[in-house]
Order: sequence, then structure tokens, then C-alpha cells
Amino acid sequence: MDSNLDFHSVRDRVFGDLGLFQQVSGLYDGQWVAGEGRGLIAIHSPINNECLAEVAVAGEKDYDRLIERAWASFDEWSRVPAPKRGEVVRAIGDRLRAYVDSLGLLVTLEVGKTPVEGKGEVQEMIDIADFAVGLSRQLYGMTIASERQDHRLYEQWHPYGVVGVITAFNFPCAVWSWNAFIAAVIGNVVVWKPSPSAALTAIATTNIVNDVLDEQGLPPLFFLAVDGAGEIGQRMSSDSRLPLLSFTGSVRTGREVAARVGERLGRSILELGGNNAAIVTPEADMEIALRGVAFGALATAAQRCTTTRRLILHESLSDSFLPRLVEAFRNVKVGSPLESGVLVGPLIDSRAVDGYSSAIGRAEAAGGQVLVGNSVLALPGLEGGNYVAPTLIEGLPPDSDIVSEETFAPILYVFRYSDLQEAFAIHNCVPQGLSSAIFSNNLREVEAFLSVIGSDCGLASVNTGTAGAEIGGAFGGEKETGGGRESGSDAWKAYARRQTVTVNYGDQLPLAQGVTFDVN
Ligand code: UN1
Repeated sequence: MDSNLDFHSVRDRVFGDLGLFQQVSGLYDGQWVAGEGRGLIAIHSPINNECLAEVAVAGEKDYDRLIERAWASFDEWSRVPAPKRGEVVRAIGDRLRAYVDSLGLLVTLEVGKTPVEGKGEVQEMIDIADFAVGLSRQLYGMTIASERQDHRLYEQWHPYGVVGVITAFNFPCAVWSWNAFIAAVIGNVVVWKPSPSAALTAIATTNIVNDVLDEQGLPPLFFLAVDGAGEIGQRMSSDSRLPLLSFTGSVRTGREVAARVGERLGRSILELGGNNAAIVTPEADMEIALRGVAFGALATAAQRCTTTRRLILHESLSDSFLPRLVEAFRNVKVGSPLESGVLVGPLIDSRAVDGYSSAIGRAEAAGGQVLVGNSVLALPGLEGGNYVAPTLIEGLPPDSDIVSEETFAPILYVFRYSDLQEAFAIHNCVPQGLSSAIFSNNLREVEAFLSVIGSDCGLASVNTGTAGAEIGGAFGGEKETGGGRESGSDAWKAYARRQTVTVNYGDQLPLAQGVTFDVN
């Protein structure tokens, strides 16, 4: 962007384009339910703490009605042939193309992403819609050779029914779409509980996608229930009317969700915290490494689950790479994302700022030295905004408590290594296992990182950062990250019920394993 944008004119334009008002409903159960008698939550922009709108939240009774209606939609939708369902998702993707700017800017206003990242968020929805259209003709099942004569054995995949999706503020619509569009082409109906901090993006998105269905005379498929204090999320976890629940969020809440879903023997897809590291070896292209680490560590103000939180640097690079990174951290422009040249916007709220300060305090107490940063910024004209300085900290033991935690703020911990085995040990010593990267042009180093002794994460990148995955691959991670996979590759199978089918087309009844059972 080459010029500054004015907050209020952007807000007015975006609200106009997307049909948002000062007070909006956060409950879509096949239609938008009026706010009367319901609780309200205020949505503040992290840019300047201004109230953008108030959202009416769903109550207990609302939730039950919504689930009933979602199942009624499922009866109809699940019988539409999959390629026809794909056509519907194609139309949804096309409609989203018309909203890249306005929805992208709403993401900027509501969660503070730069406009280019806000647009990227909508682009990610369009990409997964395209993927889902192709998938709608590729829901392949396997055929297995039967051991019995005149028998056919094969697998088919059915939708589960109504699928719950709980998302975090940091990817306020893209992560929902990874789940929702894939689930929908399989024949599922989706109930979404977004983060209350990003409710407006969820409301606008729900509006756009259901309009398309409405125009085509189809039932609503994308239900929405914004809640205030997590009560709907808890209902969803315990509700056996949701055979599958996809949850993106913290490890702490993920544990509770997993326990509740496990208690009722339901299925869950968990995409929890990351604690991602980049290894930079002496054989790296230093320009690529610098940009890759900076993007990974600072994009989205370090509020991605894929954010680079740890840098594992070869000791020989202490006087070359490290000073350049310190300079990059010092010089990167922090401020309102509506201002030209800003790469690091605000944190989502004041609690996140407290989390930043307390993490740095704990790191210092544990022996860490701050190389740059450690300051909460009061920016002129943006009082009430949640701005902090990108921070680099070195000197901590790699397995210290504070390093083992995911702090959603721009703090990068630096460690040094002398041989690659040591780098891998540092890399894998945290409890999370989402994303990882190595910067090196040495085949041996790279392949060792990708081998079983290397990265223990769900995502491993070479000469590109830990953040910014494409939708075509399966996304998710190991250990405390929860093991779920979403988005591309064959992640769709998690949204479908596998059925093994045996057909006897002969005139005998041979039994498997040679068993005989003659009743006469
Ligand atoms: C997340 O932070 O929950 O790979 C998802 C990335 C994005 C998705 C991040 N495509 O950084």
C-alpha cells in the first residue's frame, strides 16, 4: 500500500459493503435471529480500541434450535450428489472473490492484520473453495480383493452429519473455511463458533456464503453461534449431536475440548499451539534466511500458530546473521495496519500485551538477555491500541519453562548450536510440534532435518519460514499441537465416516477365515 487509510472511512465503507451495523446478530440458525433479549458483546478494534459494533450472542435455547435446524438441512444436503455440492462451493468461492477487499479490510479492522494479510485470509478461503470443488469429484474409496468367491469388498465415505467448528481470532475466517468447505462437499452441515474477538468477520462471512445458498434455493449449511464466555463452545464439546468437532485454539482449552469430546466418544480434530523453530546453518543463503525468519517471527504480529518463536543459530553466525536480525527487529515498522509501510500491527487485546510483558519478565528472571525490544508502545493517535516492540531474547536454557510455552506476541528466543544433532535436540525439546524450518543449501543437513532424527513436527520447511503454509498440504501438528490435520491432501477423510462394504453376489455363503457354520 502506498498511502495511509483513514480508520473511519474504511470502517464505513466496509460496513456498507458487507451489510454490517452498529448492532448485529451473532446467531444464524437458518436465518439471522434478532438480538432482542439476548446478551451483547462489544467488538473493539485492536488498532485504537474503538468499539466497532455490538454483537448479540446466542443463548442455550438458541443453540438447541440451531442444532435441530442444522440436522434438518443435512437430510436434504447429504442427498445432493457430491459433484453438485462442489458446484455450490464453486459459486461460494466466486462470491468470495467479489469480497476480497472489503472482507480483507474487515479482518484488518477487527484483528489488526495488515491489509495484504487480511486479503490473504480471504484468498485462503477462495483457494480452499477451489480445492474443495476438485475434491467433490475425488472422494475416492478403495476396492479390496475379497478372499471369498463372488464377493466384492470396498470402502465408501459418508458425511458425519452436523460438524462443529470452533476457531480462534487470529485466522478469523480462513481456518473455518478449511473445515467448512471440505466438510460441505462431503455432505456435512457446519456449525461455527468463532472467537468472540473476531465475531464480525464470522458474521460477514456467514452472510456471504448463505446468500449464495439462498439464491440457489438450497438449505442453509453454514450455521453460526457467537458466544460471550465460551458457554456455546462447551455445549458443542459435550453434544453428541455433533459427531465431529474441529477445534483451533490454545493447548489449555484444547485439553478440555478433547476430554469432553472423548468422554462421549466423539471425534475431534485439534489444531492447538505451536512453538516453532527455524534452524539457520552456516550453509544457508543468508538473505533468504533473514527474510524467512523475520516473516515467520513477525507476520500477523506473531499471532499465528505457525509463528517462528525460536531461532536455532549456528554459533559461527553470532556476529553476522544475529546483528542483522537485531537491526531488522529494531527497524520494522510497528503501528496501525492502515498506515503505509507498517508490517507489524497490534496485538489482539490488552491481555495479550500483559502476556508479552510477563513472558519477557519471566525470561529475564530465568537468565535471558533482551537483545532488542521489550517495550509496550504508546503510539500517537492510537491510544488504547495494543502495540509492542518486536523482541529478541538470548541466553535461556532451551527447555526452560517460558520457552516451552506459546506466548502469542512477537518474542523470538535465540539459541546457539555447534553441531546439527544438538540443533535437533534443541528443536524437539518443546512440548508442541506444529511447524519447523531449516535454512541450508547443504543436502546432508537438509535431509537429516527431514529424516526421522530431525524435525518432529507436522510441517517441515526448507529455505522458507515456519509460517505461511499453502492450503494444498495437510495442516496440523504433533505432540501438544493435538495431532489433527485440516485443509489439503487427504485431510478430508477426517470429515467422513468410512464404511467397509462386503457384497456377496454368489449363490453360496462362504465365511471368512474358512469358518463353517452349517445350521442344518
Ligand atoms: C493458524 O495460525 O492457526 O501457515 C493458521 C500459516 C497460515 C495458517 C495459520 N496459512 O501461517
